[in-house]
Amino acid sequence: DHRPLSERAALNKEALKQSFLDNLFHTQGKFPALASKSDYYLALAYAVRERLLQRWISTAAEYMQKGARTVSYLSAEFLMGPHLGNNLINLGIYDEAKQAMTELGLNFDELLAQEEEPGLGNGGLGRLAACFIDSMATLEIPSLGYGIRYEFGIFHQSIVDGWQVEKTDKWLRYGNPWELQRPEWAVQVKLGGYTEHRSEEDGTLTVRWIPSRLVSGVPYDTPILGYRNNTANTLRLWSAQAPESFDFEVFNRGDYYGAVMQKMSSENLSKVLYPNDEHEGGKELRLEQQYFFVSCSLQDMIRIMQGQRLPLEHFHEKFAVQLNDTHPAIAVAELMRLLVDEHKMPWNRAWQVTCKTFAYTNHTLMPEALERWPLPLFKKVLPRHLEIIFEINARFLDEVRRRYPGDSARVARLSLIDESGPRYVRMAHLACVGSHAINGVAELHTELLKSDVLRDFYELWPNKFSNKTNGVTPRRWMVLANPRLTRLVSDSIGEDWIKHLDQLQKLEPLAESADFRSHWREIKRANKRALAEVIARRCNVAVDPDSMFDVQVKRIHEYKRQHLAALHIIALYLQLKAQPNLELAPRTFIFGGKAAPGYRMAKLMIKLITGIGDVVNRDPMVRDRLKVVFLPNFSVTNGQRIYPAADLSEQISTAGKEASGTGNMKFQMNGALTIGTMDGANIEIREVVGADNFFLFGLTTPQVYALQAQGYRPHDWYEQDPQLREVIDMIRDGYFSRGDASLFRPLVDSLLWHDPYFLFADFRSYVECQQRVGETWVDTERWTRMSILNSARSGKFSSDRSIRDYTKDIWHAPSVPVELLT
Ligand code: 26Q
Repeated sequence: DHRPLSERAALNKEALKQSFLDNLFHTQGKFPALASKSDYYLALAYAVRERLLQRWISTAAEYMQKGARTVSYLSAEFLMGPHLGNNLINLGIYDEAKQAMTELGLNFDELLAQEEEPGLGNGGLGRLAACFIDSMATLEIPSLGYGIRYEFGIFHQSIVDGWQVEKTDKWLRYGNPWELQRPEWAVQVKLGGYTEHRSEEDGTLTVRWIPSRLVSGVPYDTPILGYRNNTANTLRLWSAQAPESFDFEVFNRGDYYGAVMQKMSSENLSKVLYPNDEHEGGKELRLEQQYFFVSCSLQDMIRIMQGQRLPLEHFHEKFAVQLNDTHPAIAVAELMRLLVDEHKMPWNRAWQVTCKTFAYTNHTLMPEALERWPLPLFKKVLPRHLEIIFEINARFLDEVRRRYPGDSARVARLSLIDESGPRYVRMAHLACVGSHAINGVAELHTELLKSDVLRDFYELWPNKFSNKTNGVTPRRWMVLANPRLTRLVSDSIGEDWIKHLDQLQKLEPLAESADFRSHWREIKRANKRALAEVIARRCNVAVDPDSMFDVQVKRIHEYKRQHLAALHIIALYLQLKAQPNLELAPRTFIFGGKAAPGYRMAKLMIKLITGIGDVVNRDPMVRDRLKVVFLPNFSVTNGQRIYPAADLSEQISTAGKEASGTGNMKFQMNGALTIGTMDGANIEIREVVGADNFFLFGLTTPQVYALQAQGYRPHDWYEQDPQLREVIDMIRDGYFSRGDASLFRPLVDSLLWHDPYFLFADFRSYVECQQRVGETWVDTERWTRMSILNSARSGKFSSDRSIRDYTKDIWHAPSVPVELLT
């Protein structure tokens, strides 16, 4: 094809049609009579890809020529969601593409639905990484997302007999049109083995790491478009492959099968995402995964520097490397190893470079979720890194002893090695010591880090700490997910809000217009009808789009308290049973979320919710005033249908437990009101929308701590609240388990005797708050006003704002606008 780029990749409808048909024939090898929906999807995807390659190449050329400072975002997870719709939006050709497909007699929405979303993440942390690379591209910040190309992403969830059943996610089955393999940039990663220390003839000390295994890392690049600019940054995910060069025969003399098996096992490294959003100890493969992608990424950055003839002393000037939690924290030791062992940089120089390179984001306050690796396991996988960590620790603890003479308790608390029992490497400590910046993800979270989890580090280095409240991208979570609202908003205040979300403020006066409110309601109603159709298909339950859609979607966790919502539903149900003619505005409770496959209590929480649905949805006495559905397989794709259809957003975690939450922001943007605790970013949401426009309940963090300290006895709360007693007894006696009084025993007993997340202490407050929600809902005009104001005041929670905060305070990476090559 000898046409110039501008012609071949033209952004008009006719050119799109032409390249769609070309791709159907030349790429898919099909003609229309034989083509499947998936063929059509792929043909369109390739047509779009041709249109973003020009931007991708232009961006790479621009960055290379400018020698641009680059942000490397290291994350074990990128929960991207489907690319096609998003790329069409960012290219500004969504409507053209839709028109083109329609004119070819195809159903555009059905084509979009063919894409298997890359679910390479568990939840909030992985989705945050996806929103952040979107915002960096939109803000024209040179950036690379580095991660793992898992062959199996987060499992698919189905619900069978009310229980979660997991199916593997073979997302690459039909190929992935959005990635480009780059075998020429493959790198080698060592694992296992032992080290040798030698004094050379010239008097220097050298360390050799003799590994027991080698794995080759092959990068797969996906372009990440900015919104209607010329920037296409890169998401670079590493896939593990058996190396060609490693001489296995030396180790497996004559053992052909043994050698082949070893080759196969090295490819296991990037096989599957751990579906656990909490650290689980002792998983060797997980540590190997982390090291694998970190080593590949740092080697890649070094290659880039060498390509630009930059000396490694300037590493921290070329790259700002952000650690998304401690999962990539081994990078601190790995960069030291690369600089000192492989590039012969003196230790002190290398340490300065390292500390200026890294910054660390913490995402959890729960002590049991902090990553630590048993020392023997660590030594087995990464013998050289353990030595390096010991050396870092020795120097660090010397500094601590100088600062706090005689305070050996503090030294033990700060040490990179936990020696209180069996020894562990503390990854958060490694990240803190090796970074020049440490941040939490919401104001409360950062304050609690400083006063609690990382208190000793805060006392040592207060200036390293700052807050960076999370945000979400309005491109995916409004423009793509909620086209109806997008149209109304853009017709009212123009399109600037899409890049400058603060401008949604201009909607505030419109909250007083009856006409605007009525449009606003029509849109919500249309979104609810669409979701009701999905619910009918997936759950086989008819729900009324005129009922209040009360939604809780997020990973299933005891601290997120989906079971508190369940207790409230049972309380309402009992009320209806007691007063059959009670005036109760109809409500549809919608739940969604995955439970870690090994988390038994979380799976039981799902069973409880579905059990309640089975009883309530069928009870004629309820007369459709309550419906309870569990929408299976909550994902980015499903989220895009759910957030725009929600009236009420449930953000009910125990105060002090949810680092930030980001679903709360997606709901707010789309006009849902929040019922929530003083936890995570809820506090900041309430601050911007005003107390009158937020349904607050529950204990505050200091109150939770106080109750904990004075000795919390949930059974006393149970005895003192007749309604709570009735609710709990009903579960215990098998009312929601077909008479089986043993099924929910573990859940009920845990609540009665431990209740580590204070459900009973917050129950009364929650029920009363829900009562206020119900009273507000029936005043339709008031509710609509509040809904508009929630959306209008959501500007702070754009990930563009988060990224501006990171660049201003931590990365200092200037924008580099891209000129399109033709
Ligand atoms: C670690 C080690 C071994 C195996 C798995 C893991 C692992 C994987 C994923 C640990 C944690 C996660 C994910 C954590 C997460 O999603 N945290 C959420 O991050 C969001 C973005 O900052 C916050 O909004 C949420 O509050 C927080 O829970």
